[in-house]
Amino acid sequence: MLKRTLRNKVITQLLQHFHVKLIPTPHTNDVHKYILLAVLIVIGTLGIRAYQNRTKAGDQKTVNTQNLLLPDLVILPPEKLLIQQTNGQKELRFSTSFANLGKGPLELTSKDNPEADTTQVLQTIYTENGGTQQRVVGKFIYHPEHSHWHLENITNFELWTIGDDRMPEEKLAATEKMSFCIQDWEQYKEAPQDNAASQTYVGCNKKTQGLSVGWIDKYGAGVEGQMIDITGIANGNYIIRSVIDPANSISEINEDNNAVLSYVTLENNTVTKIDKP
Ligand SMILES: [Ca+2]
Ligand SMILES: [Ca+2]
Ligand SMILES: [Zn+2]
Repeated sequence: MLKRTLRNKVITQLLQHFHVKLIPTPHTNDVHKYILLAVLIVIGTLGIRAYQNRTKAGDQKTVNTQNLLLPDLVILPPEKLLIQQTNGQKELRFSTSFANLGKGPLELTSKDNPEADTTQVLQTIYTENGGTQQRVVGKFIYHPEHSHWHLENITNFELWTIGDDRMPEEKLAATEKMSFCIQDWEQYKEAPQDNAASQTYVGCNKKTQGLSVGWIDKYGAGVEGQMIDITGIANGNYIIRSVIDPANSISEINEDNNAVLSYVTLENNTVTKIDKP
């Protein structure tokens, strides 16, 4: 009897919990009906929620896997190599070029904040059905030496010794994380012509920068910052390893083609490109 009273108490609380209106002094059979009803309501509600959640997850998956018109950045070997002595420092200077060989532009936008000298940058990715997605990729920094805005940490250059396998062995020197104003500087002649875009991104403001498909962005060897400090490095053969998007913050079709090796001979104040020795 005690057991039954306890059970009825639990049932009463259950029914109150699920907002089932309780009839005063219910008969045991009625209570069973209410329990059944409450259980069915709970099962039904949970089932519908589970189905709705599953549908949401399915939709999300569809969005993530739909055809994205991603860029593909590739860096070209450094050109215009020269050595320059500045205030006792020995600089290996070079020009930098990188191209977009992807299906869509590299488009970078930031939220305008006139007060700040850094601002968050979003990559806008176009989709085949005309939509867009945005991802945070880094910051625009105001670069006083160039008097314009740069995307931070977009290229990196390293000087390596050459190992027995002709591959980089020991890193001797490197640039700082290099920042860049990204724009359609010139058309990349070796790019496939069928998907080359017209010049779209011009200028170094912080609202929109970018690189269209089939276009190159370039900094000359004389531009401030375009150098590796090679002070104290002996004459000999070395590898320059150039990397685009070293932190892989930009989404691309191919993330595995972002480094290129160039072989050079350093001899006193001259630098010469050589074939892989
Ligand atoms: Ca790439
Ligand atoms: Ca990347
Ligand atoms: Zn610049």
